[in-house]
Amino acid sequence: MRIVVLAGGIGGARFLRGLKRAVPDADITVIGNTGDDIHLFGLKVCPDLDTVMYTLGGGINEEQGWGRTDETFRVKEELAAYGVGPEWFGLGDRDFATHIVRTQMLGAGYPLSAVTEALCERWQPGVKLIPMSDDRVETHVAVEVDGERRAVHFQEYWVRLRAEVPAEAIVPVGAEQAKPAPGVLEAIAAADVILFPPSNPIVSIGTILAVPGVREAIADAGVPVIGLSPIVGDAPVRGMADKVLAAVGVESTAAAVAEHYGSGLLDGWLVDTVDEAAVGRVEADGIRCRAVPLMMTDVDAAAQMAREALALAEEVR
Ligand code: GDP
Ligand code: FO1
Ligand code: CA
Repeated sequence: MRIVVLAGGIGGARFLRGLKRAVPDADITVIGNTGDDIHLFGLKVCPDLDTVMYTLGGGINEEQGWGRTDETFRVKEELAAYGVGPEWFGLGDRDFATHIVRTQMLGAGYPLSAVTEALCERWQPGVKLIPMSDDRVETHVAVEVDGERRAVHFQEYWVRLRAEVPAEAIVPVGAEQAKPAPGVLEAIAAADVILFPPSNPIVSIGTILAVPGVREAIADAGVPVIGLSPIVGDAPVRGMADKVLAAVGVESTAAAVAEHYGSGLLDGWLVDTVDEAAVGRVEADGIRCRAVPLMMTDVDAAAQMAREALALAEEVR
């Protein structure tokens, strides 16, 4: 079975670990969000690609959900001693190596998709991980700070400002001009099923869908498209999805997120059992809906969620 998954960071990566356990023989292609990418210290950092790669490759810091296990911060301390920041972004020593290799390969002329493939040679994630685009796309957030409206990089909004200032708009800068990376449209066209894991619907999956051609390819693939809600009990399980949903005028409920994707894109939607009351509203919108446990407390729980998503795909096929 050929499965295509659109993924952000933690939510996407943990779901993928479950999917691999549920269907060990599946041919899984992951289209990764690169809107979170940032250039720091002359290096290109791709948080969502790395989170997927490290999580599936066994190198992730489990508690944090991002970055490397057993990390140290010597390089960052030395940079700070030179007065070189930003001090608010925690790049660890082991993680630095990934960004150095990536930046070196990009400088030598390799596209990000080829670089990602090379990095995955080491991590063997057991899926084909493709960035959504080889072109630069950067999510910016329009915020109001001290009564003044300005745009900041998504990482500055999330890590430095802790999403505590009002977000008024989310802009995937460069998305309109970006082309899908080689293999993205091909994988979608060849898929037997397309899954939206419980990733952020705006700054993860929304950014991937903003790359021209991706949304259309999914809608035209003619195979079941099944999503899992990242909102449980009217709040994100973690992160700032409520804030970025509000910025685009969508309420933080499992049903509203399904409606935001829309029946033109989604065939099926899973909500958590605590949101059972949302099932009728989602189905009234023409999206098949089931309420099942959606908390990824461990890999088995995530695997069970993957089985439920694939069962729903068979129901709507
Ligand atoms: P990020 O890029 O690291 O923010 O990760 P993603 O975009 O892939 O996923 C973020 C979303 O995952 C958040 O909106 C969370 O609510 C959601 N999430 C995290 N853990 C769980 C979980 O156990 N269950 C569900 N349903 N959603 C989760
Ligand atoms: N998140 C934080 O909250 N603080 C950090 O200092 C931080 C550093 C960092 C470094 C590399 C990386 O791949 C991810 C990192 N993250 C950090 C996570 C990241 O900011 C976000 O959670 C994602 O981009 C949201 O998807
Ligand atoms: Ca992300």
